Amino acid sequence: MTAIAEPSDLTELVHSATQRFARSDTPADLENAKAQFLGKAGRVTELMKGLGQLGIDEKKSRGAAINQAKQAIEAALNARRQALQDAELAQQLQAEALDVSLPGRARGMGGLHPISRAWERIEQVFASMGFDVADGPEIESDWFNFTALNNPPNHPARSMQDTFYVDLNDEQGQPYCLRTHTSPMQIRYATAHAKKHAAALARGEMSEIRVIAPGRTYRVDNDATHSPMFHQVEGLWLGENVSFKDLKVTYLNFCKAFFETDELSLRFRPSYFPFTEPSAEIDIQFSSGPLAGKWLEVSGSGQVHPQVVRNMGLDPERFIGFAFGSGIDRLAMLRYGVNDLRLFFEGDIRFLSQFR
Ligand code: 2NL
Repeated sequence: MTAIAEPSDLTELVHSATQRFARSDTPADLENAKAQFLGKAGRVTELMKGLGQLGIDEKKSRGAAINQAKQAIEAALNARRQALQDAELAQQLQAEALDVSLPGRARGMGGLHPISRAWERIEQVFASMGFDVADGPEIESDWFNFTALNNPPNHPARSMQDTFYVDLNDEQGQPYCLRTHTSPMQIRYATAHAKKHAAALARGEMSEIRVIAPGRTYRVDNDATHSPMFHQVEGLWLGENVSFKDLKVTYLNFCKAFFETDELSLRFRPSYFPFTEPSAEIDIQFSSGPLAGKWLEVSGSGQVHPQVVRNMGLDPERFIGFAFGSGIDRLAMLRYGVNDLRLFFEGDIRFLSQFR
């Protein structure tokens, strides 16, 4: 026979359920605790089963008392559930807390690399003098890089020591190379335009080629003044009556605009290149500023060799003019006062941030 629980036992039961719930600090454990009191084999259910042995009046009052206790236990359970939920939410909020009063992380302003800035200036200045800007492949065939430019087959620039070669041959069976100058792009440009010009000639008109080709160029060389990748700008002006005078005026105007000063003069020194005849080195001298007084070499130049004009598909009897080739890195060093070429390619932010 089951002992009849007195109301004091019910108070005790509610108390121990409340305590048991309070000890549960996870929802899973709280559900276990619930089963112990309210489940099928739980304490409250046990008490309900005991009601069967009681008389009708006693059953009524006892039943009501057990129900009350059950409701109190359910209330305690729900309160604990809510408390656990609140605690979990509070913890989550704490973990994801943002201090909205913190100052933002400063975003450093980027800027163009000094070589890019020089490159853009060069394009702007020559565009203002009516030059087109041509861009093309850095991997070139033997024809465009050497042969079309009148570079003899045994020229040292063709040797494996001077030039990077690609493990792939062109249609002539010659290996492709990384271009050693941007002149091949001018040959491409002039060749593409030769047909157009031929049509103009057939109509009795004459048309000019005026183009610069800036870009990356390569050679097997690496020291304080040479980088295996460097930048060059070449210029080409071919027409009916384009002379050395035009070369001098064009290059002088370019220098004045690029360096933003009239306080400079140029000197043309006889030289030799396979693709020009006659050829000249161009030296610059500033008459004021930190570089004043010294003659500095800035470019190679010359009248385009008749054979090179022919290789472009043009008639050298009709087309005459000049070409030049300058190092963009060198021009940038002079313009921005940089004394070591390697600084341009090391990516040191302390150096680069000075050009923002
Ligand atoms: C140098 C020499 C030079 C040229 C480049 C050229 C291009 C064509 C035809 C003829 Cl398509 N010539 N380019 C001419 C003379 C000199 O550069 O040492 N530059 C740094």
